[in-house]
Amino acid sequence: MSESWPVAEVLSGGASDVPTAMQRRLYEDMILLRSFDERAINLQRQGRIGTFPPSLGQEASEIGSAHALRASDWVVPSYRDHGALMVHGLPLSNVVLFAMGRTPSLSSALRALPTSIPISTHLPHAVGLAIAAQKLGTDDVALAYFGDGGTSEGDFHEALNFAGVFKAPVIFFCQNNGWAISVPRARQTASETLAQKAVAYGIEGRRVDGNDVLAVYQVVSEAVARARRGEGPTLVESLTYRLGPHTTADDPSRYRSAEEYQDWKESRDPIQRMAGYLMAHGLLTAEEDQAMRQAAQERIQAEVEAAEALPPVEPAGMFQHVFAQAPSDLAAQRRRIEEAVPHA
Ligand SMILES: Cc1ncc(C[n+]2csc(CCOP(=O)(O)OP(=O)(O)O)c2C)c(N)n1
Ligand SMILES: [Mg+2]
Repeated sequence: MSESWPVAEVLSGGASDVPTAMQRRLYEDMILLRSFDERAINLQRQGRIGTFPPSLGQEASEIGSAHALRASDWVVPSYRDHGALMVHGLPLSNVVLFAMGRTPSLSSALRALPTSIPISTHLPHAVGLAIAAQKLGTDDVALAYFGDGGTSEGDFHEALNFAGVFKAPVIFFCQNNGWAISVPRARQTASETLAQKAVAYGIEGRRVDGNDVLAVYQVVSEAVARARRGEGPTLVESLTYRLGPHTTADDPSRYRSAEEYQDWKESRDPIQRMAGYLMAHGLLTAEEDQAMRQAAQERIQAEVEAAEALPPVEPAGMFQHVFAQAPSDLAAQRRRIEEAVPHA
């Protein structure tokens, strides 16, 4: 292990290298993501979508990381990463449709895998995509999203090991939001940091202030640049906090203190921080801020309307794409549904 091994250090601040237009764009996309999450929670409460995992509080991690990519790179998301997918080009109507229990097709131009609900099972796939890019002779990279809880899964360790051996151009972006549903970070692993797990696999590890969008953008951009140069993978631990519930089916007041929540909300909200920074540097006025918020609401309204305008799915559709030749019990279930629901 090198003496200068940097993973205990939390990288923060240092905005000077990020172009002004990008700084504003990062802020605008964080506003859009939070507005979307708030709307999605309302839709769930009204019974218009199913269970939804909001990213409230994690906007800087989602938006800052995804903006470090170009269109030909791969995003490999978990269930909480619609913010990153949105930045990479996924229409928000698609996120609404998914939450309605539909399987909207992804554009083949969008370089993203479908959302992984099982924890960390997508990480070996990200390594596979990265090795494929390497073999094809491109300098595209894969950016995989997962949580602190995801580091306890075997797939996480297999993925890092393989990526290290083959110097795969992959970035493992771990959002340490303090909790894996009700399991606190301290009960997840005895390691002092999550980033230090990189050392065992011979790859780079970084810790970043995940509520500082400029720091996240810079740290992930550097990891992407290393990967493109053929210098291998990086594990990034983005230190953030889930301000909302795990999903709309969860009640965090049952397992975490109001003081902890208040502390993060009042002093480390990523959107308030960026607004304060931009305004202090004369890069954003209150009127522009208001206009951005208004535009976000209008865009979200249009996306929700687009999703809800589609005709309802046929219940028997759930049997499609599973078996070429259905086993007899599934075939019987399908017949029962088709009899119960005409034209299904
Ligand atoms: C393989 C697997 N085991 C268990 C679950 C149930 N489960 C869903 S989310 C979750 C906690 C994940 O926590 P973390 O990785 O920190 O991500 P976060 O939800 O905080 O974004 C668990 C145990 C699952 N989805 N997949
Ligand atoms: Mg977590």
